[in-house]
Amino acid sequence: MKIVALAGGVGGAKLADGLARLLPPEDLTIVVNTGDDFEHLGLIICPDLDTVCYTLAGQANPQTGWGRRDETFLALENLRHLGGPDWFTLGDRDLGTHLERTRRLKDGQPLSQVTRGFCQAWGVKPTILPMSDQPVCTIVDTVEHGELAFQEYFVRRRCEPRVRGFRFAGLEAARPAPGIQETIDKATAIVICPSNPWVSIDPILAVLQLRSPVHQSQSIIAVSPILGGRTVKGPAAKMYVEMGIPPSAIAVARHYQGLVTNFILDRLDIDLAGEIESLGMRALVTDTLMKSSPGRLRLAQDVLNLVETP
Ligand code: FO1
Repeated sequence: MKIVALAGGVGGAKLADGLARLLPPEDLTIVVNTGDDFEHLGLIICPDLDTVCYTLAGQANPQTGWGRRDETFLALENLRHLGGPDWFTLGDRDLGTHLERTRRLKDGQPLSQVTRGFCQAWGVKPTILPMSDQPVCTIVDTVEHGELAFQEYFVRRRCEPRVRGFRFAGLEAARPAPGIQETIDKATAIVICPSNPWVSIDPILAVLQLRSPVHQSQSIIAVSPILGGRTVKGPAAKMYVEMGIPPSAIAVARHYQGLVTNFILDRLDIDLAGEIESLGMRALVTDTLMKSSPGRLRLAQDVLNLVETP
């Protein structure tokens, strides 16, 4: 059973981790959003790639989900003292990742090759791929400030500006990273992890030009990041409200209508299952909260059971 998971930040990384614990490494490929990537302090930073890799390596900060565990912030403290920009929290160990990635990229290594090398060093066995080796930057169009680069919106302004739309700069020149197309074609199922549909999953779908299952028997399974009208973490529900759409698992199902064959929603939203099935996808109601490692395994097992008995 070959699985391709599409993942963004923390929520996506957790389900990817559950799948990685249940599947042989050669049966799992994780395609990660790079729309959040940006240059900061002269370093090229790839937050979602690092969140997925650190999570699968058991190195992710358990409180935040991003950055590393057992971190120190001495470099940032000194930078702050010097009056440098300290709005994006970078730990000392994490800085090593950004320094080495920037060095390799400037040396001409494609991002997919850098990621492969880092995964080997970190002992991450499944294949982790950036959605593209070409840069794609998610731009958030806001009411108050017009267009903002993603991290400017997400971290510096704490997702407070009201969104009006999104665009992915660089999309025209961006191709799926090497190996993705073949892996998608051979996949038994594609899993859309519970990441933000607007800014984590849409960039990946846009680069992959994934509009429908590649072949009849292929399942495309989405897990709703919205439970009871809210997200566990992040601005997806707020974005739906600002885009004029009531935030719910239905809104997410509609977001993926025509693409997904199965939709997994939380027990909180059991009364929405019928309406979701009327959108032309099979609904599975389960506990989608991944508060702990057993939670990740349980949801990942639900996904794989769905793949085995579509
Ligand atoms: N998210 C924050 O809310 N505040 C931060 O200071 C922050 C720093 C940071 C450093 C490295 C990294 O890999 C991720 C970091 N994130 C931070 C998360 C980042 O903004 C991601 O883009 C989000 O997780 C959305 O995917």
